Amino acid sequence: MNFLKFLITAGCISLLTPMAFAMESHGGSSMEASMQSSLSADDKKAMISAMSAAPINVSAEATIIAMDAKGKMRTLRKGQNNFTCMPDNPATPGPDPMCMDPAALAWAEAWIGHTKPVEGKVGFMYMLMGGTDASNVDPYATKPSANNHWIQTGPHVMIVGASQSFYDMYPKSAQPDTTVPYIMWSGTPYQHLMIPVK
Ligand SMILES: [Cu+2]
Repeated sequence: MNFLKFLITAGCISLLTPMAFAMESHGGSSMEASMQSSLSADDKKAMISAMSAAPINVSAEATIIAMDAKGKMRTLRKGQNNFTCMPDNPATPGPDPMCMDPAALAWAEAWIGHTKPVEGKVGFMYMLMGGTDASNVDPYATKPSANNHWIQTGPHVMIVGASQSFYDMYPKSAQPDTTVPYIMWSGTPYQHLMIPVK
């Protein structure tokens, strides 16, 4: 997770649905079958990026959202499987597209809004292209500092909104080994399990 990225790309999530220009529904599961020629070249690029965050059979049926030049969120395609995918944010260094279920979306909205996520409303998120580097201790850090334990995150999936007893099963070091599962933002309301997949 990277706060800056999320702030930029997900800040208007609750405004999404009404502005959607929904693409026609489709039955196929390939990336090409899920795109229509009416999309602009940039939107097609955004869709390919967003869909790369999860396995193709998940992202092919997901809702795809993207941000225009003015920072407004738009729905590029209304999905049919409860997952929402967002493209890489070009303003951050690495590729960081993500796909999440509705509980993870609610968790992310709580994080962005500085409200407490509902404990026990467990959500799941894919970030198979990796994530932008982040502080492992400060959910709202935007850049490295002397003591905020900036870490590198590779391709991973995330469990969010779980109870303390779940997180207690995993390493909580401020400077974790990011090649094995670990807790990010341990001890904060936004602690979550990071699960590397490569
Ligand atoms: Cu992540």
